[in-house]
Amino acid sequence: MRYLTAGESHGPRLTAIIEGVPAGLPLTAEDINKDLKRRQGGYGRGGRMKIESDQVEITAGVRHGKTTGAPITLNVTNKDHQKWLEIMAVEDIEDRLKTKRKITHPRPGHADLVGGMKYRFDDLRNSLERSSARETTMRVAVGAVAKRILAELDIEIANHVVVFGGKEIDVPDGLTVDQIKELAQQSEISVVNQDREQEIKDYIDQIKKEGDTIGGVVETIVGGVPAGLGSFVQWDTKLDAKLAQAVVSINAFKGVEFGVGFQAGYRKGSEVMDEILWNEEEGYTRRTNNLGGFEGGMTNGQPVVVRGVMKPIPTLYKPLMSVDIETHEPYKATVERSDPTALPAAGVVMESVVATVMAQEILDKFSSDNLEELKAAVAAHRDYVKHF
Ligand code: EPS
Repeated sequence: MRYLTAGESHGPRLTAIIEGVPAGLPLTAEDINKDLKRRQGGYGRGGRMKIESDQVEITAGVRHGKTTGAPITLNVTNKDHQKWLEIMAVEDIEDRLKTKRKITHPRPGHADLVGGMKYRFDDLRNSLERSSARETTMRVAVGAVAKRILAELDIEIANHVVVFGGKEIDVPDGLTVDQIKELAQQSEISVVNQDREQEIKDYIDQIKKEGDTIGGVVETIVGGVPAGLGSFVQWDTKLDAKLAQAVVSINAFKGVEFGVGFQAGYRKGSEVMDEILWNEEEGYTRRTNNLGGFEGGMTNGQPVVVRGVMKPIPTLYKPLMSVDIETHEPYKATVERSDPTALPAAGVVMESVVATVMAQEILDKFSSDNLEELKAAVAAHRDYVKHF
């Protein structure tokens, strides 16, 4: 399964084309819309989310409620585009109109400046428009399709925030993927510990007043994963490496870890490896899951536990110093509309890209022209590894 996204933040619409989805998968616009809505929510979202109510239009690859195996095209209209008709016009326009909302003061931490250097733009809006986190709308749409595939295979996925603007959330032990999903989805800030809710919301309010932004750490967990996805044979066949790329590719994400992650550098081997157990009902299990479900770049049948760190959004109401690219004089960076935090939304994006990579790997490994064929192949593999 492969996909591409296209679209600018204030252009007419965002688009994705996905190829390689098995035929026979039940798929409705509502399956996608509910995740698009989740991405737009969360405490700390800014003004743009009040304008948009993202809804997908499926224009190819689905007939009478089921996928056909043909490429699937997904479209989301940017309502805000109506106010940007000239600024974002595809056709050439009069020179005097071109300078409206022209950006020459790049924001530190955003793609504005380097994008301009690379593509030789005199208006940095050309960098801003495509590098905006608005693009993650389509990654969530694609992820929603991937999650439909995973759900058919009894693979569950959840995300929750574990550090919010430097504040660590203590997570109760022993929560199932389902429980994490339920608790996090009840919370406006995607935390499983409700005791912290108010304190963090107050902190977000304070940050907003200061014109500043905060990031944090999000954890995604995938349960019901068959052992043996990914491979140790080549650097680019390792599934944890593919997930790492997908997570760091999310706007503003700067790092990734699996299981105990960077803590492994502080522990002895006996405190890191997960001892192997076997029982008739489940087959192979582990005493712990410190390695986050991966050994040798392959899933080991334990839940996949991946964490990503998001830097604070670089678009600040309290702008930082920058340089005008026409005069090279010092200037305050351009103030564009922003969100004090988009961390709960970023968790939905992370869940979506993780689901997409997991589904891609499954479709690569098993015969998957049709959903029933895929289900039978996965069931046979699960049975085999259980009795290995
Ligand atoms: C976003 C859309 C953007 C911002 C935000 C997230 O819309 P606009 O630029 O029209 O306000 O709200 O993106 C950024 C702050 C950024 O730096 O990319 C979205 O759809 O998630």
